[in-house]
Amino acid sequence: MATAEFIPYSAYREFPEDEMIRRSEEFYELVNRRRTVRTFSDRNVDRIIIEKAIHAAGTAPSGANMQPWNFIAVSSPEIKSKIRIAAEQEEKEFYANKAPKEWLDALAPLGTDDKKPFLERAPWLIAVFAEKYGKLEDGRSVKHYYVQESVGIATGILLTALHAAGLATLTHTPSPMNFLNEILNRSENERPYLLIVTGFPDENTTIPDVHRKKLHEISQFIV
Ligand code: IYR
Repeated sequence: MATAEFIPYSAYREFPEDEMIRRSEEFYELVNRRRTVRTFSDRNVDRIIIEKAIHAAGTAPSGANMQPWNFIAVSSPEIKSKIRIAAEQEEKEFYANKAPKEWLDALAPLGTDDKKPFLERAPWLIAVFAEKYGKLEDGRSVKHYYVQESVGIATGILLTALHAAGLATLTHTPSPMNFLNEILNRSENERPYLLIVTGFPDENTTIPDVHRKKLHEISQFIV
């Protein structure tokens, strides 16, 4: 393929250093208020907010700019109910038989179990799909690169965008998630990556008192 036309990067914005520091602190404070919640209110959330957050997710960098993601946003009670039934079936098997003891022990502090009422109660579920390869209109397929990395970055932006808009989120990973292909009519090149539950936290929502690693535990600077 030929080189794309190159245009000036006029969208770039530079800030004075003191403002850069302030902005980096403010961003940290914003994202540090994000917590996973598992109890959602049934209060409606305007579709435009979900659309914008997905639009933001789509700005993620991706291998060879293939943008190998697809976001299916579901508010239909019928489809949410189908997803809950299928997910709970998988989770029942997970908690009762499939999960090794070590995994169950690691999950114990979070208090999760096989009941997933939030899949029906929250106003929106966003199923994130990773496209293993792309499909052209004429039926030919296009190779995708670094699909996991690309979709992971996009999903991070999606969660951050939803949080910044004032919504609570839950990253839910029923395993296996193939039922999502069936319920959501996805084609064979799409692999379910993650299910994001979003809406307002229910009144009296509590969160586990767990802590984030300190900066020095997650980074070393070599200067
Ligand atoms: N998918 C199960 C189990 C689960 C696994 C991990 I790793 C978590 O961080 C949380 C839950 C469930 O959703 O309950």
